[in-house]
Amino acid sequence: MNRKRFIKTGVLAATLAGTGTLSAAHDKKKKQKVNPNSKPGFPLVISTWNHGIPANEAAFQALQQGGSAVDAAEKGVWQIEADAKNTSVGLGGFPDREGIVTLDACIMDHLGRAGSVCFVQGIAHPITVARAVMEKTPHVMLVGKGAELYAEEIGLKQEKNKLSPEAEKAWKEWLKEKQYKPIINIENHDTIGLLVMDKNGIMAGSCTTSGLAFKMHGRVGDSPIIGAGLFIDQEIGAATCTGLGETVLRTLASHVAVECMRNGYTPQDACEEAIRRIIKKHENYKDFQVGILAVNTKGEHGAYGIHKGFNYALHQHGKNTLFDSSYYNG
Ligand code: SD4
Repeated sequence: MNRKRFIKTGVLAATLAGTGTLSAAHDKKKKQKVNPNSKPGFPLVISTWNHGIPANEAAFQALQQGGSAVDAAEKGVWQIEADAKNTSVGLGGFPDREGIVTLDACIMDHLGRAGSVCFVQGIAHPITVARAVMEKTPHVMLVGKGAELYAEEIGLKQEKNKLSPEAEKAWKEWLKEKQYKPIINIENHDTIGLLVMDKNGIMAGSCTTSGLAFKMHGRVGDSPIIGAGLFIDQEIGAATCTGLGETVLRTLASHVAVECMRNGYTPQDACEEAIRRIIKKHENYKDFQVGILAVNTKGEHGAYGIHKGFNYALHQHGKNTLFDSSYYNG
């Protein structure tokens, strides 16, 4: 290489290092951590928290009955939305600070199509509305009244806001102090994010929640936001997040994880990098939890949380198993 070319290359390298392009390439070599529970292979369903077990069952059943990955993604979380005892998904969820349950959900498929609904009231299955938005409208997101009207249009009945006895009790208790404070690992059953790969490796994902308990009326978290609560890229992989949505929104953590895998990271390293970015941007990370799951095109997976307590269910190779995720800071 002549001197002029050498200098030019050096300058380019320095510039790229500044933008992070070279450091990503460098990291590619370093980062090869594998989740100890990860084996390649599909079909698979992976989902967040304890309720991932029944969700995975329902999703897997859909696949076995000849359903598509999207069918499985919808059916899996539908099951959890239907559980009136679940206090963080569906109409049994804890309400906002006005005592109203508002729901968010999204779904995404292998073609990069996506559907999402936010701030929906009285609709038992927002995931079904999100799917209809994806498949039957030219849009990606519908919010509030518009999403509720559309739900009716596709035949879903709107119910009156009625808190479950448990939610009502918790809300009344909250009203005494009216303190808005995120709680780490809300009783181990939080938002459900679910990723599917069918027997041919076709991916889909879904995410549904009643959001943070006692949030401001109108607040929307990460769960229905494509790239935040969920992201799928059939060429690379998929990711989904749970936890304090504001921090996931600020970093688009699911998209970050998929982009890390695009740069050669294992799913485990991709999850750890997404969490690391959240930690870096939030001095108060000790006060909140975020958990993330990712899969790549081989069916390998990663999982990581900020704190101890995040767990996930994996249905693969004939077993549906609950695993504790590794984490940054106990
Ligand atoms: C949200 N990520 O609305 C969701 C809900 C959740 O802990 O996971 N809460 O922020």
